[in-house]
Amino acid sequence: MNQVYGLPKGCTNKTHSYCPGCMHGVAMNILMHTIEKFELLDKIVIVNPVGCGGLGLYEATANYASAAHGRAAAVATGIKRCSKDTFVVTYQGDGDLAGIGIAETIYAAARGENITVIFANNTTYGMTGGQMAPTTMLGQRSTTSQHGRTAERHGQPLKMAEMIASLDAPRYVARFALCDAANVIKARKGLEKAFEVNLAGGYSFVEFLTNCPTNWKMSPVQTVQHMKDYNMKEFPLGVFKVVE
Ligand SMILES: Cc1ncc(C[n+]2csc(CCOP(=O)(O)OP(=O)(O)O)c2C)c(N)n1
Ligand code: SF4
Repeated sequence: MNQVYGLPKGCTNKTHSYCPGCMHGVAMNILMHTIEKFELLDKIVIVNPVGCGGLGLYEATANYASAAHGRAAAVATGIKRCSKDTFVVTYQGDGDLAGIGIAETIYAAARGENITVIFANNTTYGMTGGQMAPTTMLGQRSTTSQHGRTAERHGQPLKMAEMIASLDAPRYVARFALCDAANVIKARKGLEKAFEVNLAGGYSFVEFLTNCPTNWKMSPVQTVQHMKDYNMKEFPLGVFKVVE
């Protein structure tokens, strides 16, 4: 593969259906490069969510299995337990992972399933029009919190990486942001570590802070500064747990 311009093997050059500037595309690029680096294209199953996060895989050649909304960690558990040689990853948005699917997410982590969970946190329900998600920040406006989220009325946003890291079984838990090249390089390294943990038999969880230009009602460029001013302060980056 041409390291600068080439597509990783799991991708095709078909047009995807993300909105312009959506960082789901960046996350998918990182995932496909990592799959190629570890030579896992023939062994991987990516469990696809309901939500915009799932759109990219329809144009990929990597194997994927679609889960009902929020159930990716349960589907991934079933695939891995039935097929030990399969490398199993989920890719999920915040509504999917932390909203409707929070029970599946937490219990798969508590069991220490041999899967990697990739969490794209754009702080909103993107596909359905920008409703408040579990990760919507205090003060953030959404179609269901039009004056901004408040702790009194809506509760505090969930910090998923910190919650997962508080459990005993997970072996690697980290959060990265996909807002610029330096952070994307760190995110790639983080996902590589998560894959190593998976290959060694453990559970790994990687949260990517992403954007939603359409529902944040900003240009893609504006979302980058917004992430630095707000999202990265609300959701600190870092490695929360690593068990060697
Ligand atoms: C059981 C069920 N409930 C609700 C929906 C509607 N639905 C589709 S996508 C979505 C939200 C997805 O948001 P998120 O997981 O944050 O992903 P994003 O689109 O932001 O990437 C919802 C609620 C559904 N498809 N199935
Ligand atoms: S609605 Fe938001 S999350 Fe969905 S593709 Fe568009 S920008 Fe991305």
